[in-house]
Amino acid sequence: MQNWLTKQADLFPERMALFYRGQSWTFAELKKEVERICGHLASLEINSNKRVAILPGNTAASYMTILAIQQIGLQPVLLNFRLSNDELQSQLVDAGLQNVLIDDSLKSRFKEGQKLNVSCLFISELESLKIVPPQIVEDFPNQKIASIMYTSGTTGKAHGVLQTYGNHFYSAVGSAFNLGFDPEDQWLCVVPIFHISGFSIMMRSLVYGMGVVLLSHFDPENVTKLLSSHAISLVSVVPLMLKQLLRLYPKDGYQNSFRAFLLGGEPIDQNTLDICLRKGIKVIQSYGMTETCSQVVALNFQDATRKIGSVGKALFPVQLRIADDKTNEVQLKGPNLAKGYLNDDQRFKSKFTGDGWFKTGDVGLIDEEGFLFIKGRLDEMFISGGENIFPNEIENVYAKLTGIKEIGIIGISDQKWGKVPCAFIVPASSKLPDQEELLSYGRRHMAHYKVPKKFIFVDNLPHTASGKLQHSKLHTIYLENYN
Ligand code: S0N
Ligand code: MG
Ligand code: MG
Repeated sequence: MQNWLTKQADLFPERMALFYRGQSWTFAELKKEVERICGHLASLEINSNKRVAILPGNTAASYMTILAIQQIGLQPVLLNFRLSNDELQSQLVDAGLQNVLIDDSLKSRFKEGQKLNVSCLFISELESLKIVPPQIVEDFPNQKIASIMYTSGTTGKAHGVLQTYGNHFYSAVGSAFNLGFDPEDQWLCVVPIFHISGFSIMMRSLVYGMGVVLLSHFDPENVTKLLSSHAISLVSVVPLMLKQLLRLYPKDGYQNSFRAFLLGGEPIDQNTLDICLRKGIKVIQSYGMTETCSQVVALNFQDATRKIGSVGKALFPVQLRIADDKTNEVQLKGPNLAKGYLNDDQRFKSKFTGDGWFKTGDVGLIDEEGFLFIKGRLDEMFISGGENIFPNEIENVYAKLTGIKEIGIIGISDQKWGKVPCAFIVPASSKLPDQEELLSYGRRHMAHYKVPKKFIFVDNLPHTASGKLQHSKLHTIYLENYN
């Protein structure tokens, strides 16, 4: 495939490509600006390594820098700024990187004394580097790595997911065949571009020649104002965002150009969907993950109200099945599936069945018309405000504290975040660990959304005969005694 940015700048030079904070760029302007950044990047010592780490904010500068990394044939490693320094450092080590580019909006987060122990360069500092004529790539080969993003897993270790240009292409095509594409479409990106929810919007923009309206953070009032005044057609949201937007939904609705919310990231409650239905708000429920380069299953406009609660059918040309064993696991096959995990072929292989289907870990059922309904998880993973949380990871971090003999983490219901972590702790001695210390220890070592919102001290934790912690029993204990 020809370099997508070059192609769109050639096909639709005058079409709006990006809008951010009152400023907009056509595809021709975006290409020019990105190539200017390529010149600065080319003078960095990063070219000896094929990967470049970036901690992006949802800003035009980060957006263009990520595109620039691709334009010179390198692989952006997209890091989540909500992670702790420990977590970021272990991902940088895993990716073999000693440098990281940081969005300027994160300056206070990485100020003196809180720096990562790798060389950090704020994106604005690129400007002061001399310009070296960059080698812009001519094509985006199907099998070439376009992006890398880390996801946690049941082993407690994060894996760098290798997403190819082919993955992003098929993902964008499947989405367009489902939602349709109008050259006037503008997609609002208010989900983080370090997640596939946001990054896939960038890639769709390059595949379709579509405008993206980028917002630096989610503010429901601001999004409502934008949707009521600006010609936006589609918005990707997680349930928490949709719920907050519903409360502000204007009597006269949004602008006529508004087509739908693309809802993903986690299952949503029926009540919220019913409210959307009553108010006539179009919601396209979808299902996908980092390993599938965003949505692979989604509802269509015709069935969005009739099949409310379902996440839809597998998009073209993805295949979907429910495992025919007792697990009812959702399994997938298709060209959107990532190429692998960085440095961990074994682990990636273990995610596939013998006959080549990807094991999602989600439990589902497919109704008689072929619509998928998600029913739960096979492991203990739960989701807080769109962020996946693996109890194992939190348990490992706290197990290092001397005051703790044993710890078990479960996800409990939360009005705002959907689920939040709750800790059951067996203290090491009669002196209970101090709650403030438990909190500050957690906040030092992990993303704050992983820090338990509740600590419950108990004499022992339930185990299986083989000594494995029984999270299912912890859920029962919680519901019966602490809810
Ligand atoms: C919900 C968001 C916006 C909340 O962030 P906000 O309000 O900006 O928080 P901050 O001001 O940064 O911090 C305030 C306090 O809140 C804590 N906090 C922040 N986020 C969370 C959270 N998720 N859970 C719990 N606490 C949180 C902060 O730590 C801070 O507290 P203190 O001060 O104590 O530190 C933000 O969380 C957000 O953007 N969430 C969405 C992330 C997302 O996009 N997830 C989806 C990931 N999944 C995928 O990418 C695959 C599916 C997919 O591709 C997809 C998903 C959705 C839609 C479409 C698609 C698609 O297929 O295309
Ligand atoms: Mg905020
Ligand atoms: Mg201990």
